[in-house]
Amino acid sequence: MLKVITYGTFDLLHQGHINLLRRAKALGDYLIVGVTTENYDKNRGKLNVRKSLMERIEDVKRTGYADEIIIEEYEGQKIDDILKYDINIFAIGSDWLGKFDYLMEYCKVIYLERTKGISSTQLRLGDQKIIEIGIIGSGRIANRFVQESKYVSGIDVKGVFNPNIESARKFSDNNELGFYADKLDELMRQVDAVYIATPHLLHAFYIREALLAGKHVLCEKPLVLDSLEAQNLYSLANSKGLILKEAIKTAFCPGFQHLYTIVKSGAIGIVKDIEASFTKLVYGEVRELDPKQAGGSITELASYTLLPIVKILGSNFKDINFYTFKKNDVDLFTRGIITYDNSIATFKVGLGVKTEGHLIISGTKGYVYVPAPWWKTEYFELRYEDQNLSRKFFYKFEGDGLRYEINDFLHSINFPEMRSHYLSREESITILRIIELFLNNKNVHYIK
Ligand code: C2G
Repeated sequence: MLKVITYGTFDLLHQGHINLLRRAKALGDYLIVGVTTENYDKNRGKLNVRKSLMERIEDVKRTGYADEIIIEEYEGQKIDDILKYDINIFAIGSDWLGKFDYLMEYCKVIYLERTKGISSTQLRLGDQKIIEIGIIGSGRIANRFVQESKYVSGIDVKGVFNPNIESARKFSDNNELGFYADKLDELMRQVDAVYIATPHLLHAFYIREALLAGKHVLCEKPLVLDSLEAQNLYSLANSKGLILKEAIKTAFCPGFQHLYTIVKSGAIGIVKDIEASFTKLVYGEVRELDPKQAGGSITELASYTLLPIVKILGSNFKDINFYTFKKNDVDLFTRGIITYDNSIATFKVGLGVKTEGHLIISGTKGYVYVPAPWWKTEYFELRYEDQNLSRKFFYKFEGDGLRYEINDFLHSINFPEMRSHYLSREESITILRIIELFLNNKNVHYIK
C-alpha cells in the first residue's frame, strides 16, 4: 500500500486546498493529512488563522480525500510522522518548492502544482471572505511580499501589474500567480486590494488610480513625497470607505508595538531624547542611488528612523535641521536634529556611510536600548541607574516582517470600524512632512 502524507493549516478551506488534497490522494492508496494546531502556527509566524483546529479538521474531513487526519503540533514532527506511519510520499503545494527537500532522506517528496488565483465566489461565505490582492510593480520587495503573504491567512495574491509585460510575466511565473497584466484596469478588475511596490515617484499616481477604482491600498514607504498630496489621498480613501496604509513595516511588528506602549506607559519617565539610526550600504546603478527616481538615504530610510520619534514625541516639533553629505545630487548620509518644546531627537540615515544602527529612547527615569537592527525589533532592554531593575524583552520578527503589516491591512479591511493604531494617518503625514522639508532644502546644511 502506497501511503501519502500532507500538511497544512487549511483555514477557510478553499478550492486550492481541495485540489491539493485530491492530487495528494491520487498519488497513492492512503492519504494522511496533518492539520496544524494554533500553537504551531503561532510559532512558525502564521497570522490571522480564523477557524479553530476542530473546525479545520471538520473541513478537511468533509472533502472526503483524507483517510486519516492527524494534528501537527511541533517543529520536526514531519520526520517523526513519516517514520511512524511508514510513509512513501510526502506531498505539499509548489509554493513550498525546495523547502522540504530535507525529507527526501526519509521518503519521496512531491511538490504539487498549487492552484493559481483561487475563485473568490466560492469563498465569500458569510464573514469568511478571502481578500484578493494585486501587486503593482515586480521588483525585490514585491517578491518578498508574495512569500510573506503565505503566512497570513485570508489573503491571496492573485496577480501582478507591470507596464513591462515581460517583467510581469516572469514575476507571475516565478510566484505562481493567477494572472499578469500590463494594463492597470485589467488588474483592478480582478482584485479587492492592491500592494504598491514601485519606485517612489510612481506611488501617488497608482494610489489615486486604485482608490478611484474602489480598491484598498497598501503602499510602500514613503507613501508620497508631498505631504499635501498624502492628505488628499487619505481623504479620498476616507470618502470612498477604503483603507489606505503606508507600509512602514516596523510600525506593525510585535516588538516595536510593545516598546511603544511600554514607553508611553511611563516606564522610563518623561522622554527627553530619542536617537535612531539606520544605514544600509548600497553600490552600483541601483534605484536607491538614482536622483531621477528620488533616490537618497532620506527617501529610502528616514521613514523608519522618524517612526519612533513621531510616534513618541508627536507631530508638533518646533524646528528641524539636516546635516547632509551629498554626491551626484543624492544624499549618501544625513543627520537630522528635531527639537520639540520639551525634548529633542536625532536621526541618522545613510546609503554611503555606515553607522551603528541602534535606537535609544532616554527618559527621566531610565532608557530603552534597542540594538541594530532595531527596525526589525526582536529584542530591547529597559535600563536604569539601578541595574537590578533593568529588564530584557524578546519578540518574534519572522521572515522579512512584512507579514505583520499585511495582517494589519487585512484586519483594517475586514473590520473597518476598528481603528488601527499602529500607524495613524497623522503620524504618516508628519513623517512625510519631514521628508518633504529635506527635499525642499529647508534648513539643510552641507558637509563635504
Ligand atoms: N495550496 C494550494 N493552492 C492554494 C493554496 C494552498 O495548493 N491556492 C496548498 C499549500 O501549498 C499546502 C496546502 O494547500 O500544500 C495547505 O495550505 P495552507 O493551509 O496554507 O497550509 P501551509 O501554510 O501551506 O502549511 O506544516 C504545514 C505545512 O508546512 C504547510
